[in-house]
Amino acid sequence: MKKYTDISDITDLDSLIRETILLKMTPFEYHGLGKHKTLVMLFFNASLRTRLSTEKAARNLGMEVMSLNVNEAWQLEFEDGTVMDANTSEHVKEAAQVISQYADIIAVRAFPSLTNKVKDQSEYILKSFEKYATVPIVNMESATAHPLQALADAVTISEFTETKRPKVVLSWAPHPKALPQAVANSFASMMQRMDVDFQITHPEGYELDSNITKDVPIIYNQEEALAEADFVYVKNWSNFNDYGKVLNTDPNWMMTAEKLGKAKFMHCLPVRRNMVVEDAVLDGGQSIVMQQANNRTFAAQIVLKQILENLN
Ligand code: AN0
Ligand code: CP
Repeated sequence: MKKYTDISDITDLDSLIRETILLKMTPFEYHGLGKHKTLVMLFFNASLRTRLSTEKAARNLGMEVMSLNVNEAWQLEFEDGTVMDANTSEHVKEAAQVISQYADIIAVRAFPSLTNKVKDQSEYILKSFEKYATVPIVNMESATAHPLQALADAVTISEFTETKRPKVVLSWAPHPKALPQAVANSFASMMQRMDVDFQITHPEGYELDSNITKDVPIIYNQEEALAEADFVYVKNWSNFNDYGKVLNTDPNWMMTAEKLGKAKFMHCLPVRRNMVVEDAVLDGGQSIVMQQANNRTFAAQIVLKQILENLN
């Protein structure tokens, strides 16, 4: 692996999952690999898990880690040819090249605006770093994708699968704020690469990008979709068609123990209790959200390991 900006950077998913599970048993085995190598993590947005698990992953590999909350530095300019007479103090052209001199790998978190669909879909922040940085880029959740989360999710499903071809359902849930589609997008892409029976359920009008969902069955009746599910992945996303809008907060879409049936409950976290999912589910024995969050470390570690092995 030369970079990890999207799950399409994974060539052999099965072996990557197997290697991640092995790495989990001996997390310090490759501690020499990252010696004198530095990971710079750039945060345009807040994070709890991604920040700590990616740092932990890098440290397990013996790397040095530096983090910058970009908004506490300079407002970066991304447009070409602009007269920078307003709020932006530094162009990404300089910033990315400068940071590349301090880093062997750069990881970036940059959420979408959820107001300008065309700009968000262009992934201009992530793409600008890919263009101007001279070191590999790792996506820590961009406007449209969260590939580290999706890899951790795939590993978690592999670990907990008891049947040959489990049924996995991605179920939309209500949320008071407008959230990105990134987690749902990457999960949907990942499930299409796994040997699972994958379905999506959401209110009508909440369709994700059809270039991502392709021919995955979309079932508007949540109860019907959840029948006989082995894994239920719950996530809110704001409207993709009427871009960034919160058009539905119907509490009937919240996940309950009754609806979950015998399935395992998954969520990327952070999660709003009794809005997205009721307490009984999160506090019950079928929730595997902690195992999912734990796997974030090893997903990040296998990615960093493979990139380090490919550095010239
Ligand atoms: C973000 C999202 O939904 O994309 C991050 C989740 C990993 N969620 C929130 O900001 C609550
Ligand atoms: N799941 C996840 O990416 O969490 P954070 O936003 O806390 O990093």
